[in-house]
Amino acid sequence: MAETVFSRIIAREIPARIEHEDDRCLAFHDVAPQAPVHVLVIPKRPIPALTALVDGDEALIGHLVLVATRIADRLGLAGGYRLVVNCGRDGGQSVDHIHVHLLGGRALGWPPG
Ligand code: DGP
Repeated sequence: MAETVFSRIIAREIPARIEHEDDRCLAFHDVAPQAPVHVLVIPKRPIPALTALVDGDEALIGHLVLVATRIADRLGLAGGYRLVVNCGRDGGQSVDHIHVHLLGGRALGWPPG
């Protein structure tokens, strides 16, 4: 699989403002925030997209979501927030390494563009 900018962030070759790290995932602030809080939670394993998930990945995906909720609590998003996973070009995915966007800190519109 081609290396992405996120693999380079995991390897600390590119700096990022890190919120959380454990053996399975890394969470860091988005370089181009779309809301006052915009954090990306990524698996350390470089899965390119939702379409590449296989049986056995359930716990990993659940872990990413749980970590995102804990960061939301820590960052004070008591009024609510949104988790987004873009998939493929039509889904707005630009980095081919699965990531959960945590967006909050303002009222978010619906439907998304
Ligand atoms: P998506 O469009 O769903 O693939 O989101 C990719 C996000 O990654 C986008 O919101 C911008 C963010 N991003 C891209 N390059 C970097 C980087 O070098 N550092 C950080 N912190 N975020 C990045």
